[in-house]
Amino acid sequence: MGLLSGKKGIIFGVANERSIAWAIAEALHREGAELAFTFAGEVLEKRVRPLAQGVGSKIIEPCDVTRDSDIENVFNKVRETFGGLDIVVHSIAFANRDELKGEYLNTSREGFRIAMDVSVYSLAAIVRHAAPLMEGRAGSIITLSYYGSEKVVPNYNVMGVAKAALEASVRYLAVDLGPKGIRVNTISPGPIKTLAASGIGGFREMLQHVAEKSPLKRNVTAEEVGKTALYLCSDLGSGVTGEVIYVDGGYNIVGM
Ligand code: NAD
Ligand code: 0WE
Repeated sequence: MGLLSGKKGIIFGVANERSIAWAIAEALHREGAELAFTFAGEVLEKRVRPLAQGVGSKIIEPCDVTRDSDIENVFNKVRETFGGLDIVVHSIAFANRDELKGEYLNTSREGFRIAMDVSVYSLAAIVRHAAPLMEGRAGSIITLSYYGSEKVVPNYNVMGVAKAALEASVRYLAVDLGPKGIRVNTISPGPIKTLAASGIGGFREMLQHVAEKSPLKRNVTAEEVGKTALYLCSDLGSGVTGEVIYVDGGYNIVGM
């Protein structure tokens, strides 16, 4: 018997095999969860479909989270196929590339709107559709944040502001859904080389900096994030909600 036998989950945010969402999916699948997947656009469908099929997924649907109709369609599929839902993984962030360089001071109104819509509002929109399917099932919802929400990380800019809003959203959602027995948490990993990290100037130096300064003296892996997701999604995390759980080798606790 796996830790998640009989549980149904949906994973938002797999782009390829390096995605944090994929490492989480593998950890949840290994413990017996049945998973649905979404992909953002045709280009990514080619990558996501084979991965999802590899874990026997019956639901593989397009979902651009800026479109309410996409979100609605996905949850209709989940209702028809699963009948209910236990786990939601939200592993989505986006800002225009030119907002992730230079000064936060120069963030455009439209750049701000897009970052907040994709990276923050989408969590509430997804949770609003998921909650009725999770009723009476001790559901668990997780999202992904980053340390740039609380301390200034050069160039993270509007994404840092978005992650601060995401973490606050987690607390409000935890209070909204706590009475229904649904938990909402966020995992805050250290830097990991994924598609979202590729092409970010100085990312290698950031990995090196964390490996030098963190208590564990190394970087973390997506698999380690997967293991923490498993704890939060299983009965092992039954008393935990509204939290930011760091998987960063302890980097965030160090002052100097
Ligand atoms: P990734 O590129 O594999 O995942 C990001 C996902 O966001 C992609 O699957 C992409 O399709 C999706 N996405 C973007 N816009 C979307 C939209 N409009 N609709 C639906 N999906 C959309 O990269 P990742 O590093 O695995 O990122 C996953 C999460 O982890 C993000 O929230 C990111 O902020 C967070 N995170 C990443 C790191 C890191 O260093 N890689 C560290 C801490 C937190
Ligand atoms: O959350 C993230 C990255 C999110 C992200 C990445 C991209 C790259 C491609 C959001 N939008 C885009 N838009 C694109 O066009 N991380 C935690 C990884 C990350 O990104 C950084 C970091 C770290 C760490 C950007 C600047 C500084 C540090």
